[in-house]
Amino acid sequence: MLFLLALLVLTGCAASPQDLSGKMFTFPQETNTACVKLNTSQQTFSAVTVCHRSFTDLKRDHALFSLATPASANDYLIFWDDTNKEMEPHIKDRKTEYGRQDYKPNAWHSICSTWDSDSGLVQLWIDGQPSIRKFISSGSSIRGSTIIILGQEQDSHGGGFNAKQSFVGMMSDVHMWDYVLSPCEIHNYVDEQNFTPGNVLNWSALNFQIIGRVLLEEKVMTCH
Ligand SMILES: *[C@@H]1O[C@H](CO)[C@@H](O)[C@H](O)[C@H]1NC(C)=O
Ligand SMILES: *[C@@H]1O[C@H](CO)[C@@H](O)[C@H](O)[C@H]1NC(C)=O
Ligand SMILES: [Ca+2]
Repeated sequence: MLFLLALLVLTGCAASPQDLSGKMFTFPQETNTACVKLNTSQQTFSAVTVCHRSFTDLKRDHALFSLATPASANDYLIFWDDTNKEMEPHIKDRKTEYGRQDYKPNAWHSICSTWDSDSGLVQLWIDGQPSIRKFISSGSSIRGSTIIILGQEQDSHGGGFNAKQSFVGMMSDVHMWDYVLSPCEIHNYVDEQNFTPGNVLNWSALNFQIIGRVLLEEKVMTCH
């Protein structure tokens, strides 16, 4: 009986993951505070795939996914540079740019990126279209206490936000894997077919914390 009580207290304290299937986060205003913090216990990544879907009408720079460790604020960052119209993956504080991307406003886009520390190559997939594979950083893993933020861009570990780099719009289906997905698996994700959910971040079992004005809403709002 005592054991059962202790167990209840313990599980009551830990944030329980939620199934966010069919849902989205709405970031309704420009701030330097509102964000969603995603929790993972994993601290070492020798390879990464991150996928999400987002919708915005922003005509300025904005962060789509910001992972920081104490060693580097841009350990894994996906950033839209509106001046140059380039999608920028930053990995271990190094940056590469992908121009000529079909990143139209006011539409949902599926954005995936992959990187592995053996080859050091990064690749971007926008709506299933692969970019060229570019060298960015090889030889060492992303390592350390991981803070993952949606809606803001970290200039320090868990902070240093700038409203002019915040995300305003909707975001859904965020997954992260600690390996490189095959092109087929990426297409399955893009086409919303059966795919293996992220083993680091799983939208169907997401550990998250909303800070400020971010809403969790149904993704499809239809009239009947
Ligand atoms: C983060 O997740 C780990 C395990 O995945 C869990 O032990 C810990 O309690 C979580 N922390 C928060 C703040 O939810
Ligand atoms: C993702 O979450 C779903 C729902 O809890 C679970 O069935 C599935 O096994 C999880 N997948 C991974 C890879 O963790
Ligand atoms: Ca910044």
